[in-house]
Amino acid sequence: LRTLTAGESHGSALTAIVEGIPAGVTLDRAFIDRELERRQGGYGRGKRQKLETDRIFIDSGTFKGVSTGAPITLRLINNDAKLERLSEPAAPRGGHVDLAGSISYQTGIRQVLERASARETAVRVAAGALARLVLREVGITVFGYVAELGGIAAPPLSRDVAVRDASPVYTLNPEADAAIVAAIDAAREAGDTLGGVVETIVTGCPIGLGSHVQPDRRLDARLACAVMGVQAIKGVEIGLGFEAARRPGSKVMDPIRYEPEHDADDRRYGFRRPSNNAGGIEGGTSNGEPIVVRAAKKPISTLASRGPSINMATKAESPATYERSDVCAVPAASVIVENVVGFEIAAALLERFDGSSLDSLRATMAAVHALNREK
Ligand code: EPS
Repeated sequence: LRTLTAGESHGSALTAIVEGIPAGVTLDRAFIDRELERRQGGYGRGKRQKLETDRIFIDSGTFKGVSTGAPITLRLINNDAKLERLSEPAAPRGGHVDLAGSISYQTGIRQVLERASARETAVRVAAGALARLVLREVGITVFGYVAELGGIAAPPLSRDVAVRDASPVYTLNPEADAAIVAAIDAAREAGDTLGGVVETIVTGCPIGLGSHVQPDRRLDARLACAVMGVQAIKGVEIGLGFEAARRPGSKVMDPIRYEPEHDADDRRYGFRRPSNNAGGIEGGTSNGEPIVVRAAKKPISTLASRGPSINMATKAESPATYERSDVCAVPAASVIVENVVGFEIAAALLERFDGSSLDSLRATMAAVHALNREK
């Protein structure tokens, strides 16, 4: 499974070509559109989201609403397409690629920021949601939420999708929401922005996604690469993450138990881990426990209060150029990371098992499952 995206923030459209989706998957556009809608939401977003209503167009790889195995083209139209009318920013914004990118590519800042913009994540969410249609068919679920925002912790009080979807900031902790919303309001007032921590949990993964045999096949390495590839993500943790470095081994290693009474169809074959500090991955290989990925998103670098910079023409000190921006896109980041993780899990699944068709995927999963049960 692979994908490439194309498109500028204010260009005519964003496109992704996704190759490797098995034949026979019902292309549930409503599921993809729902993820796009969630990505556009969350308290703290700016005016642009009111202009855009992201709806997916599927231009190839489908016949009567079902995937054919051919590359699938996903397209999102930008309602705010105005690229040719936009001017060159006078002063680059610190924290963005404005300065380094325009030097590196020997272009203006505009050309660089248009592609670097997190608007691109819209079509990446669509590609991830498409890949999750495959996961859904084989009982793997991916769930993302906001764990912390602006330094305010929101430890989950449940794992209830309805609780997250009722939260203005996509947390699982209604008690924390009011303080978070107030912090976003205060940041807006001050011309500032806020970051946060998002978590994604994958359940139902079979044992054996990824591998210990090469560094680039390790599932944790792949997930970290995919998540770090999301705009403004500055850190990725699997399971305990950095906390593991502070504990003795006895407080990190997850015990192994065998509980034969467990259902023979269980994807863990009766092997049980009473804790999940490893976050579902040991030695780069999924171990059947929930996969837990956390990501730190920095605050948006575009500040209404305009940070210190220089005028590129005169080199004189000048506040950074400000156009409109979001105060906080952490809820959106929870949706983006959720779908990027979903894409990578689907990729690992389709490498482990034959994914030419959905039937073939199911059959090879069942065959390996039968072998594993002999263990
Ligand atoms: C973004 C800046 C804002 C955001 C945009 C990402 O866009 P604009 O400069 O047009 O107001 O709204 O995000 C989206 C459009 C989106 O769909 O997420 C940036 O600089 O990254």
